[in-house]
Amino acid sequence: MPTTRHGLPGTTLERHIMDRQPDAPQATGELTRLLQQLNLAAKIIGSRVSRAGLAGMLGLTGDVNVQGERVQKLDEYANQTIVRVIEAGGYCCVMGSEEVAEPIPIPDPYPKGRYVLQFDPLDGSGNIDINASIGTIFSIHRRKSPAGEAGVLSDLLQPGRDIVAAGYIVYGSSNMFVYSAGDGVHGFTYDPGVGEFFLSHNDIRIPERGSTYSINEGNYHKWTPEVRRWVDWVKRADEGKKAYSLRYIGAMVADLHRTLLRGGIFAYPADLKNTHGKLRLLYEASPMAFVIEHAGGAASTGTGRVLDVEPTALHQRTPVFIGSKLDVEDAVRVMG
Ligand code: P6P
Repeated sequence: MPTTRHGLPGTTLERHIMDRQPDAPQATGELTRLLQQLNLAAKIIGSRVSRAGLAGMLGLTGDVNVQGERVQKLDEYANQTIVRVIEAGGYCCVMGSEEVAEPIPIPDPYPKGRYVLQFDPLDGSGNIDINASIGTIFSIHRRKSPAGEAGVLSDLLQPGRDIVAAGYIVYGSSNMFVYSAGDGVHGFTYDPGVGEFFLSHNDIRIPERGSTYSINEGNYHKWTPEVRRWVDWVKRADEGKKAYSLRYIGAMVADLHRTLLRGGIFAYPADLKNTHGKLRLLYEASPMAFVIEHAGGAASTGTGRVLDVEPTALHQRTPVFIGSKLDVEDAVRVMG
């Protein structure tokens, strides 16, 4: 039976969100309700992901998204699910999605709320057809533009250090919803028999050091000499350091979920093809960095803190080195 943060059986995600310490005395409960809507969206997407093969949702739509990537049917379904659930709630003034080139407005007659949501609806979608883990990533900021009006691009272009809440859903051997609203990182496992996420990992802390590194070694020939120096170092045993093992699923959410629970480091550096890195800042790197930092880990671009990058474009990319504090520090030091 799932336990609760107070040891009582069965804290649901819904209950946990409502029990959160209000972010401020004047808290309106809007963030709580926005998180509850993400809970609903996660259940809907999870249900379809688990039946993708049966529900005719595998394969491609033939379309290409703003990233120039072929769009998988489940990507589109996940994107539409989040947009439809959130826009009607009235807690957001604008949204940003990996699947949509421009900011997504909240249509009339829906009210324009005080928050901004950005998301990768289905990260790692290349894994869909082979039944490997995939995930959804979300990031919530407060709006900066005047209340009540339609949100604008500048509401989306905010640094990760100003994130109010962020998290991910990993669709794997079980589905988990992991989030932080600044008061620890908490994980919930979905019980399909009940139709709820139950608290299973209360106050997750990432180990200070791990024993795995997670990177696409197939890019070795495209990396800078500095990145190669670190990868060559991390896999060697010397100076009293153990040799690290390589673990790579090819979906950031899955690779970072393992890293969060077991420790280690995940990296997607810049290379000759992806000169600014492959992963997107606003709805992949920043929210995952927020979660990892709130669990006691670190997240670097290689030259600075991911959460301090000042965004200039909705789909901009960044190199990432994210994971256990000491492993990230080692990577930055060895790369020099
Ligand atoms: P590569 C998935 O397509 C993704 O955006 C991330 O989830 C993942 O970490 C990365 O790309 C994998 O990229 O080049 O190793 O296939």
